[in-house]
Amino acid sequence: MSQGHEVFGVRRRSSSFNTGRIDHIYKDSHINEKGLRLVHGDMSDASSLHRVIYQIEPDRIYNLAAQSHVGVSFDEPEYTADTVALGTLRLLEVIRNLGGKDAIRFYQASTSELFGGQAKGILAEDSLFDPRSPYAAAKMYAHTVTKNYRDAFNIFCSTGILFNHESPRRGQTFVTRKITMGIAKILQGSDMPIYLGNLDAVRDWGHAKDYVEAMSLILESDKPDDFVVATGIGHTVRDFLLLASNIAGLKVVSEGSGRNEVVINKQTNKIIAMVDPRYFRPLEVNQLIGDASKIRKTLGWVPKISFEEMVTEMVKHDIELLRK
Ligand code: F7E
Repeated sequence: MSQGHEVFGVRRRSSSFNTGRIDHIYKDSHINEKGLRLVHGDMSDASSLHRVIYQIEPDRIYNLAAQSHVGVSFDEPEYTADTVALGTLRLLEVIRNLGGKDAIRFYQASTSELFGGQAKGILAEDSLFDPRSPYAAAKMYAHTVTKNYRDAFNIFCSTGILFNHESPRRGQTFVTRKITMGIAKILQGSDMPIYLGNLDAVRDWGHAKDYVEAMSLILESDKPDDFVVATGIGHTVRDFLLLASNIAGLKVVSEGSGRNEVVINKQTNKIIAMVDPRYFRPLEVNQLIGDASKIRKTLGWVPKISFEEMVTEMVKHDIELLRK
């Protein structure tokens, strides 16, 4: 919207309001102002996608829709496959049937989870894919079929293989926001520790604002292509937890190891975080760190917000949110 585009979001039906994270940019359709407009549709309902695209006639489609929680995809594999894999195919089919070739540019949100288990060292566009969850397997289909439609039907479809990207708007079931909200609750007097899974997992966490800029560059590029978007720096879940605690002013130490590891607040001698095996995944991806050389060289993208700045923003936001 800041670039002057008219933006429509597709919302799926829910009996309770769930637009809290976008209410500040959302404009009611009765108000004749520029802003985000929402229309009803669902990735599992081809007819709704067809109608939305025919009515709006978009120039750009960003497919960010998904059941995007890796852990939950083991519990809801079929729904994940339907929305992530077939949902992408449904969108591509509408574009193909429109026959307009360059008329609509399509961005597919691919993911570092594609690299999965074989992931060694720093990962680039040509690194081996080895998806390790129903989510990653569904994203693998979506990634592949997007490239198929580019090659077969000459549609402008690009993919961004994005590594983890975070901000205060992150959902609270993802580990970064779970930690920053947990710390904010402890500062408000909660005795409840933050229960976490694998503290040794290494992720390449960047700021969502930087990554949205990358997505836009990818779609405005001269030709469709695939790009890794990452910072190139990995941190463990433990690193994130300790840094976020420090930023919040807690003096913490980690004690014990494996399932018995706990993080203790030295000021109160209380446990602020501990391991709960319920959050272990049936298959874990131990390390994902990306090499964004291609997008840096071809499109000039570099991340501007550091890991420390991002964690600080998230911690401060959640402390302020609970204070209100
Ligand atoms: O987990 C570990 C967990 O759920 C990160 C999605 O946006 O990024 C995201 O997927 C790591 C994993 O994100 C807990 O096992 C430890 O190793 O925050 P997450 P994710 O699975 O990396 C990729 C790029 C996407 O495409 C996805 O859509 O943290 N971990 N303890 C935990 N994770 C969670 N959620 N909760 C814990 O208690």
